[in-house]
Amino acid sequence: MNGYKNTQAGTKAAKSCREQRKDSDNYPENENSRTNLLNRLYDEAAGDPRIFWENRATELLSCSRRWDTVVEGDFATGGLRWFSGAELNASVNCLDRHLQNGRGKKAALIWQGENESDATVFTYEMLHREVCRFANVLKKKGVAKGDCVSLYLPMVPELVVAILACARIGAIHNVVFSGFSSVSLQARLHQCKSKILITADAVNRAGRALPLKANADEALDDCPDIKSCVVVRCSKREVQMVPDRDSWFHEEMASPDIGDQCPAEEMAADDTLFILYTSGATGRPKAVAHSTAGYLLYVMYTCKVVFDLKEDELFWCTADIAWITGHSYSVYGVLGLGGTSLIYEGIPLYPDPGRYWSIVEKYKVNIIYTAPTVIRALMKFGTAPVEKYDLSSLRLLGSVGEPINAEAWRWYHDIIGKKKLRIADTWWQTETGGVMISPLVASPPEKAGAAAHPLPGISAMVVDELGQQVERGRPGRLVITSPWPGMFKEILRARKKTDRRGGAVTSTGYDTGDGARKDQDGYYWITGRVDDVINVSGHRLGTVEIESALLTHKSVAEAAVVGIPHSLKGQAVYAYVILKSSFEQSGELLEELRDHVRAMIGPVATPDVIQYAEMLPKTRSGKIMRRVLKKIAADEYEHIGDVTALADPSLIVDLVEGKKKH
Ligand code: 6R9
Repeated sequence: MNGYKNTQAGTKAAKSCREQRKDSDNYPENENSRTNLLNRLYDEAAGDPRIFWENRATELLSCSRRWDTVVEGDFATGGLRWFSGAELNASVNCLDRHLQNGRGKKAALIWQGENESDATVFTYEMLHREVCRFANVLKKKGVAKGDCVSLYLPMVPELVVAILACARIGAIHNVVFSGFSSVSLQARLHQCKSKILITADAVNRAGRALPLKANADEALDDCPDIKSCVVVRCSKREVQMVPDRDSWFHEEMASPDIGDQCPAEEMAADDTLFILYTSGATGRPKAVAHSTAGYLLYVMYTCKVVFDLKEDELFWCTADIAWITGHSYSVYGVLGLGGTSLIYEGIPLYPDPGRYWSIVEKYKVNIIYTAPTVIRALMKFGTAPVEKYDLSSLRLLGSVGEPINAEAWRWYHDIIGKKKLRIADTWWQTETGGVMISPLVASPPEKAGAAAHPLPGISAMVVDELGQQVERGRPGRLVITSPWPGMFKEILRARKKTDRRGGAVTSTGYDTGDGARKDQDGYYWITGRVDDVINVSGHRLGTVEIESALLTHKSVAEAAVVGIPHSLKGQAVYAYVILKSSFEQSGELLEELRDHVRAMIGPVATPDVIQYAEMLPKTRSGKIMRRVLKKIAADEYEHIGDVTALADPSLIVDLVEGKKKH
């Protein structure tokens, strides 16, 4: 049992949470007042962007020293910097100021365990105390301002506590998804040079406790820099504790020398709040760093403008906190605004496909923010699991992570939203920090699946390979054309790197790597990645990352990975493999290769199909023609396109034959 699970049982937790919030069963969005507000914001943003963002920062941020400038630099010269001169602390913005504003007894965080009776409500006061205590534990372990702390944890409240504790002492947090393998964890630990890892004994998944500490131990075998490992108790699983390195979270927290108060470090606006690894077009996961003031302002602003989060509302972002969505909308955005955030430990299908809706009913969730892959997985079970529950508390439905197909949109809208609720299909990325493009008022149904319009303060453009704006209705790449406070720190500095990202000339701004089309009515439609990144169930995976994993297997001479359409996952991984001559093609070897990728990266990267090949289509300059491989994998033989650049066009026939065997 973890330290928090026993503090309140499920029903008691639900009841107390309702008592702490005003009952907000019916919170219809008032379209008129909302349209007025949005018009005002758009008008303001059309003026001087500095004044626009300065006004937002004045409204939303608490700084101990005010900024001297709103933004310095631009895309053309680089050197972008937001709110220079300001000093602030993100944990003070998310906690202390709410205590001063009389929200101390208000629910800040509600945790629902996978087990129905495991649940806890943290008021702002309680969360503040836990965060201060853990910040003191980190300090005792020698963590100082600017150090990186890695967190490899499931969806337990300790994760939120640890994140905010890092922010409090100015340590940079690096959350690694608990579904990643020990190899992936180790690679990230090496890159970020953490001296400390916070992990758990196990992850509770569908009634079983899957080992996590054991994975961490494997990773730590070759991480001499990690001097301490703090372990959260989540199950009854036996774990090995390494003397002088490992300790239990609950024991550290209960130590008599750990106090309830911890002064917050004053951070410069531009100091890094956290890093998060994500897949890019290259093989190595890339660390995306976010600043303190710009990021925090942007997630709070978007939480307000996209979701219109109100004082008494309960916001449930279903994403794992290890992804940017969880960072921005389970933690910083909602808590920054003094709202109530719900997090859930388990999966949507356990113990049955009604689980999400039972949680909505139990806690009277007002805003649910989930992913198309979840909706597609639940749709399969029909409406019965939904109809068992009262969903009348819901006011707004959010979607993120991948394009939402029309069928899923319709089901979300009709069955969950009872044809009444707005769907915020939010487009954004780890790099953008928060939502960039979203419908802000109810969209006409014929626009189901359009990400709609850039938010007030955001400017976008669809460009061709040369960076020229394309006509409405034509496809191109999505570029963000003016700086925004939530931008990741790399673009702040090095414009050249942004240029290299997609190879296109981007004198216009930040090239997102996504394809898009702006229709005749000015709605943006996102069509998916145009670079070597694929999106499996909303998880970003680099094709090169998976190829590199395959190449570490003794039998593999060459590998090429592409994404293929998949009805549930959006995209699935399809791999072509050329074996070394001393290895025989066999079904067992295919299984071994799948397991190998799973062990190297994690279950989400496991290829759905691996096809043996004798040769891969390459251009005369030796580049693998993924475009061709993608068409073959998707059975689109007629549309293979121009293969004249191929060194040996005849091998296409062999590949198609090979494909047909699958
Ligand atoms: C927030 C998040 C970013 C990539 C992004 C795009 C895809 C996200 C989307 C969407 C279409 C949406 N994506 N939201 N595509 N419509 N509403 O998911 O960040 O993990 O960095 O992924 O996800 O391809 O470039 P991240």
